[in-house]
Amino acid sequence: MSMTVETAPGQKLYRAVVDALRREIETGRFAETQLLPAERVLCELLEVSRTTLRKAIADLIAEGVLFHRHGAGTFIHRATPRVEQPSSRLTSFTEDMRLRGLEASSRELERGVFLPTPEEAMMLGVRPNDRVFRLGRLRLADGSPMAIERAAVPIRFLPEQESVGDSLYEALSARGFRPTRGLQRLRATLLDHADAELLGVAPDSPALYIQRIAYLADGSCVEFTKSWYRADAYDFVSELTLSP
Ligand code: 16G
Repeated sequence: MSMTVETAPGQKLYRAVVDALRREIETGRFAETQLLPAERVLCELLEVSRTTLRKAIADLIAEGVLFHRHGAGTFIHRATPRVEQPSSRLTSFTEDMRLRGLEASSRELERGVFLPTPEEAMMLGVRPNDRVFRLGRLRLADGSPMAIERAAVPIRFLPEQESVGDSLYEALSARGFRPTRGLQRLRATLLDHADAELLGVAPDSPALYIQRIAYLADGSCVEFTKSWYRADAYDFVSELTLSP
């Protein structure tokens, strides 16, 4: 395992190291970790001295490609954490992130009460004139965009929508309507321009499109949500058992 450092005519060696490191970062060589390998390891891989490496790293920090965390090392500024998500547990985004020590936050894209679309009416089992509360959000983990979620909830479960704060499930639970069962469908998709921009990735980047229908213990349908999860930030993991 080595990395090639090619100096263009007249180019300083440390600038060639900058280019080599940037190339490796862009091609996802360090994709499994955000921490840059130790100086000693990089010097060996690149066959350069520590002084040259440090100059290159300083430039990449100045460019915002890397950042230094005191006492912890040098990190790649790939802000997005990669999250492994068991696909068999009915948890909320806020809970999922909290369990991982990440801070969940949201940017609201849409909030209001509307007549249901035919699809929402069918999925939620409401009549065409039963209104639904619609909440569209960009969901972030430690400030990094992770997913776009567009939820629809029959308003009888949330008559005071102003009370819905950061967590939809917490608002539902507070009213005694915590979903207890869900059905989820995952599909691969490509992000359109607008959604890619919201998620901070290139247009046509892959995403996991997820539809969730959640039910209360009495069987009534409380939520129909469409989500677009960044494919580079999420692994959905299922436990498989032999059926009896
Ligand atoms: C999860 C659910 C989403 C639900 C949200 C509530 C998936 C694919 N989706 O993100 O359907 O509305 O949690 O989160 O897991 P909140 O309570 O943090 O608002």
